[in-house]
Formats: sequence, structure tokens, C-alpha cells
Amino acid sequence: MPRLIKVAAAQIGAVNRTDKREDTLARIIELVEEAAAQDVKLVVLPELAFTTFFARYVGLDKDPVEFDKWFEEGDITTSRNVAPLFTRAKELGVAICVGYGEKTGDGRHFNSCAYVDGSGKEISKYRKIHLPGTIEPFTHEGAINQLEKRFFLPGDLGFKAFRAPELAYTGGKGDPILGMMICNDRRWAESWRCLGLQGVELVMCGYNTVNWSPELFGHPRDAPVATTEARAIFQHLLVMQAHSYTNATFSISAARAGYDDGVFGMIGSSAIVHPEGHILAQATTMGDELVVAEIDLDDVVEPKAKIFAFEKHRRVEHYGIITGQAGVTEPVKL
Ligand code: ING
Repeated sequence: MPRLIKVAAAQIGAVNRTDKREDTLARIIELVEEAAAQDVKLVVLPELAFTTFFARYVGLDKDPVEFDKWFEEGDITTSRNVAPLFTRAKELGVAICVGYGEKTGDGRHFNSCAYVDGSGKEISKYRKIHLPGTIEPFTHEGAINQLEKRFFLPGDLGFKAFRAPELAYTGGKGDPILGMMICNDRRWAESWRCLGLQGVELVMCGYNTVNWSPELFGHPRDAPVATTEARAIFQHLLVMQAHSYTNATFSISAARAGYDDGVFGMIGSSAIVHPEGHILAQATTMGDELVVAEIDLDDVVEPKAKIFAFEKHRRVEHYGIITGQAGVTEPVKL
């Protein structure tokens, strides 16, 4: 029996520093309603979906009271700024994976995401582990800063796959196995393999990826944005397709895209990828856009039983170096 589910990535276009929270939330809710109207059961929203990508503002953390305004506290489903999203999603019976700035009760800040099922229950939370960028800002003229290592702590919840019992589908071998990661995590094979070793069938990944940044991408300052953006999109799709394939899992990636404050450009190309690695659906704009596909989760069964039957083919006795060290140890020079 197929395990059919209609799923979606809800790409969010430009969000400016001065945009009202309720206006951005209204845009998000509109996409969720559009999804529900197409009988979509699961919507993936971007990383830090509710605000502009604020981890680029030097000095934002100087005033703790001002800094905390960028974060949600406590249970996300009842959090002051965003509860209406979860109320509406519950009314529509749509499951939501959404990224947000999390402030814990003891004052720690994480770049987090939550999976809230169609009944409005938070099933799982993930805190971003691979934080890109720098702690100290670049100070040279025109620097594009990426201050996630300064504003957030590395995630402490690991990569945990989880069951999604309420996802409606016809028959099948049991509740879908889902997993979450955030943005830069998708560039690290380890993120995917941790979930792959838990049998993940659908990986959800929100992202905010700049389209021009010599500091992050290492390209020359005079590189045209058309070139750097094309490369950023290529590398985004490369990792989504390759790691979906090598872990025999579907994936849904959802971008915060567009030019925040009219200047900070981020790529779109939100996409739904098949376990065989091909793209099922992809965003074509840099704005608010719903990307929808009907998937059969049973398409993971064959690859997991054959080419990526981990238990049959992996040789863990040779993999110790992967967790034994963080950086590179080169062979001695001749
Ligand atoms: N954004 C970027 C990403 O990984 C980045 C950061 C871009 C790092 C390019 C290195 C190279 O897509 C976030 N938010 O992680």
C-alpha cells in the first residue's frame, strides 16, 4: 500500500528589519492556508522564519532587552508573537516545521526549529548544531557579517529522528520517520547520516543563505551577484540532492529568500527532493512561494533495502576518524 502524503515548502521572501511581526506572520499563515486548500498535510517553513535574518547586525547583542526581542520564549505554540500560526495550522489540520530564535528559561539563545503536528502538539524540537560565520564581526567596509556563532549557542539536542503518527496516509508500514536540520547543517554529511542511521524517511530543512558574501563563500569582492547566486543555488541543491540520495530519504528545504532591507540578498530555490536524488518541485521566485509535491514515502523502501542497506554495506570499523577529530590531520610531507 502506498504511503501518500502531500507536502510543501513555504518559501518566504524579503523580510525587513522594520517589518511588523504580525505582517510577516500574516504572510506565513496565508501560505499555510494555501497549502491546506491543496490538501497538503505538512508545511516546512524557513530558518528564523518570523523575522529578517538578524544574525548580520553588528552590535545587536549589546542591549540584552533589545536582543531578546528577536527570540521566542518557552513553548513556541503559545509564544506571544507567533501563536496565531499554530492556532490556524491546528484548525486546518496541517503539521508545521518552522525555524525561530529560541530563548530558554535560563537565558540561553539557540537557532531552533520545531515540528508541531496537525493536532497542534509539538512533537520534536531541534537546535542548530553547525553554526557558520564568526564570533567577532568583520569590520572592513562593506563586510557581510554572519554572527550566528556570536548570537547562538551550538545546539544541544543532537539529530533526533521522530515518528509523526498523525500524518494522514493510506496504509503502509507505520508512522513516517521524520528528521530536522537547519541551513548550514545540510552542508555536513554527518547531520544526514545521524538521521539516516535512525531510518529517516523525510528530512526537513529551513535555510537563510546569502547570495553574495566574499567573507563566507570566499569569492572575490568584484564577483558579480549573478555568478555567486548561481553557485550558491547549485551548492544548496547539490547537498540536498546528494544527501537525500545517500540516506535514501525525501527532503524538503524552505528558504527565507529575497533582499532583506533591500540589500541583503538570499537565495530561493526551496525544493522537495526524492530519495533517488531528483528534484520533485522547486521554487522559481525569490518571494513568498508554496512548493508542493505529493510523495509516496514507500519510495524509500527499495533504496534502504538495497543500495543503502546500511547494516549490509557499512564498515564502521574504518570510520573512527569521523568522530575522533574535528579538523584535518594531513599525511606527513615527503
Ligand atoms: N547560512 C549559510 C548556509 O550555510 C553559509 C551560511 C553560506 C556558510 C555559505 C558557508 C557558506 O547556507 C546559514 N544560515 O547557515
